[in-house]
Amino acid sequence: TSARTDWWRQDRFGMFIHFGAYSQLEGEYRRADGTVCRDAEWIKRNCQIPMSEYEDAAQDFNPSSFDAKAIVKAAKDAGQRYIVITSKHHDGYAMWPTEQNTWNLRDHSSFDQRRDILAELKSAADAAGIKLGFYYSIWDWHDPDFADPATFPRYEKRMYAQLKELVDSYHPALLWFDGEWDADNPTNRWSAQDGERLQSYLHGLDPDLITNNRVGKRRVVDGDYGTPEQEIPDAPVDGQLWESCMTLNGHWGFAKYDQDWKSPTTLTRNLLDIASRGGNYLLNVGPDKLGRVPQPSVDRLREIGSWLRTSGQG
Ligand code: FUL
Repeated sequence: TSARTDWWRQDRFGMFIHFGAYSQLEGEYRRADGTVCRDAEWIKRNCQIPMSEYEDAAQDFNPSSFDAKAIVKAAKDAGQRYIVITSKHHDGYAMWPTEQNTWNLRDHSSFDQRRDILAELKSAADAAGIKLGFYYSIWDWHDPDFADPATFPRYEKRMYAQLKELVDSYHPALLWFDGEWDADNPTNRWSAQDGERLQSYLHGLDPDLITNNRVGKRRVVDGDYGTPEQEIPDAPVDGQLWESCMTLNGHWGFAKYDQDWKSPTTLTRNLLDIASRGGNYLLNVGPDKLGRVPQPSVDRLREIGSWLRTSGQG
């Protein structure tokens, strides 16, 4: 542990946001034969949507109701002190105007081209004293150079360039990597060394940048902290920082059919349980296709916050 992670350890509770081109589908894909396949941020892959159809859906994506101030306020009211939003999930779609390709919210959507939701979130977070970080998937289903070992170096170069854009333009406090397991390739080309190399590159850009352990094969020596998912570990490894990330219902991305919300009691208990074991809690919201955080999520966040305040922990 180092001074770099001091704020993060003290902050304890953060908001995760899964928002991307998949949100446009609202969790449902109707096939030509009329059957419906359901999933959320994995819908492209798990429902085998042809790329051209997925691209067409993204063309209609218009999150005109995305309200960075309202999101930051919801986080703040819940007692959350940092936010981590998907800048690029496995589908490869960038939520900022990247210069590396046109598969992004400015160049491939119906959204107001003058807007930049990551910039909006950054300024709202700064104004509220909330730290902002970005989730970034190393795995990329869209970039044609990703899947072939011969062309992978070209992909990697663009990935480095995208990460530099993110760091230089938005000064994130942390980067939350994912998808390093590289399920497409049995030779498993993303190695722990690749993770170390990427991490030292990033620290060259910003020595204060925190990264999670998914930057390189989930070893905490590569990232600053461990990332148990949908679970609370009973015996965390001594001295290693960790953060449990969890959904509010059963999905990370917006899924209109999923109304299986965790109760405020469960959520508050999770927070206390995690904090008492020395971990952080990163609790997810999945905005809908217009960019609105679902009301049941907002309600639950508010309840956690009011519990924290009345019990003197907030
Ligand atoms: C997983 C991803 O595959 C999920 O879609 C989600 O982003 C979760 C936090 O991490 O590994």
